[in-house]
Amino acid sequence: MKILQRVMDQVLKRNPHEPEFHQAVQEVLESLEPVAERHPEWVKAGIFDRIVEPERQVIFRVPWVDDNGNVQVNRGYRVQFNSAIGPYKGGIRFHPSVNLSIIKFLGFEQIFKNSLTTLPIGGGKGGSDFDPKGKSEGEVMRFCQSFMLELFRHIGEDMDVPAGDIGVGAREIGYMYGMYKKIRNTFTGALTGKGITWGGSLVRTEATGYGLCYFMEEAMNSRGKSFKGSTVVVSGSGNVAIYAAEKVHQLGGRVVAMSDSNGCIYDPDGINLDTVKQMKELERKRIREYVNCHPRAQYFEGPSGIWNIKCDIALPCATQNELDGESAKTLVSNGCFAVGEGANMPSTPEAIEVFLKNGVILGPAKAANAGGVATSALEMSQNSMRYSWTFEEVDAKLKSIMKDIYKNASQAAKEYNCEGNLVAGANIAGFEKVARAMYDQGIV
Ligand code: NDP
Ligand code: 2IT
Repeated sequence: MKILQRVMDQVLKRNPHEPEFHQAVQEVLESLEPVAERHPEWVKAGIFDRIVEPERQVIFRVPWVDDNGNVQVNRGYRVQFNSAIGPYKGGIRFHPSVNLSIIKFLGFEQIFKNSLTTLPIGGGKGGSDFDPKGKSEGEVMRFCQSFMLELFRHIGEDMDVPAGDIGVGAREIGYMYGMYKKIRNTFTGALTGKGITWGGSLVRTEATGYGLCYFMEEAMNSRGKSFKGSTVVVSGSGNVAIYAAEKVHQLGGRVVAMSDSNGCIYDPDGINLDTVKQMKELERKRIREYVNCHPRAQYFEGPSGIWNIKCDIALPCATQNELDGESAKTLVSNGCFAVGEGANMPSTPEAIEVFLKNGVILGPAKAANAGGVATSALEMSQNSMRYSWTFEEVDAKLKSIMKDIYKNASQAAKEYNCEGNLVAGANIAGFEKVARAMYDQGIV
């Protein structure tokens, strides 16, 4: 990097001890170097310096009382990264590993992802180091209510619209929305991922996983491949993983392995998704219990073992940096020809290098998992209209958005002489729209 190294150096200096944030920024700035060369006016207007600095970051105390009457204190975050093209938009993550670095990397990525959807949404992210695992219903509800008792000041349907992410699904959105509505005394679409009977959109539950498959099908078709007849591994067994696996099956592929943070299951007959949904969505069980219902399946301790299972296509759908350089080499030597990132930043920089060098079709997270937030934006549209579309209508819009994202990312890669590199293409295409908006709006 020649022009943008200065920006990277400033990021490192100003944000010490934030490795995930550094990683996300480094990848984007590397892709944008040729854009900076072509657009000196954007360099002069400080677009690159401004885009790496969040517009606003809120950190707050979240006190609550557990079932034993003890006071617990967690930390809450909302990073409002960029509002050049629309209200801040992005999920909320509840996981014990959450810290400012993780929320900032997610918020930064969200700017470009949201731009790629072609819909008018800015970038933001939030969360807490609260761990929902092992908590009672009452504890989860009281935590969500306390979290919203502070967050409500910073969000609104035209200001910032949070949604789910790791550890935040329909249940948590329900408790947060209930408290938001009570405090504001208004019924507005200030959160997405709402229940269908109270302003939610059909397909939002399935959207990230389905969208990932629509994107990958498009990318693979352009190289004469498809899901049909292929063997697939999907890491994770949460919202994104389950609906990615469901769409793989609908498209004629066979998912043979899934995982959680403890380990992975291999089922040579193809993973039975009714079992996984029952275990994960309703009973909140560990994935190892799958083998109790399916005796031909095997369980392996440790989540990274999933990358040793022979497959044609890998869909990492769990968490950041879950797939490293060594795992990438194993996948390639086992004949894996496509990787679609359902999770945010699941591949380490070393893994990305291995995939690109070996001609693996790599669908980068910003593009490939944008179907979730795109459908959130469709939920916002429906809320504004006080109207709702059918499942088929939303699904058709999702499919066409994912096709357009592929087209725009691959076109941008071609324009910048890196044809086939969707990592660079997605970064460039996502950035250009935001950069134009920031340029037009002056130094703010
Ligand atoms: P869920 O909470 O529904 O599921 C997360 C899954 O990932 C679980 O199986 C979980 O296992 C596993 N996991 C979490 N942390 C780790 C870890 N450190 N190591 C191994 N496995 C882990 O979350 P989602 O499915 O919603 O999110 C998954 C990924 O997709 C995240 O990267 C998220 O940012 C991204 N994403 C989500 C979108 C959405 O709409 N929900 C949209 C776009 C991207 P366990 O139960 O053991 O913790
Ligand atoms: O990472 C993501 O894009 C999400 N967690 C979904 C965000 C949203 O606002 O729907």
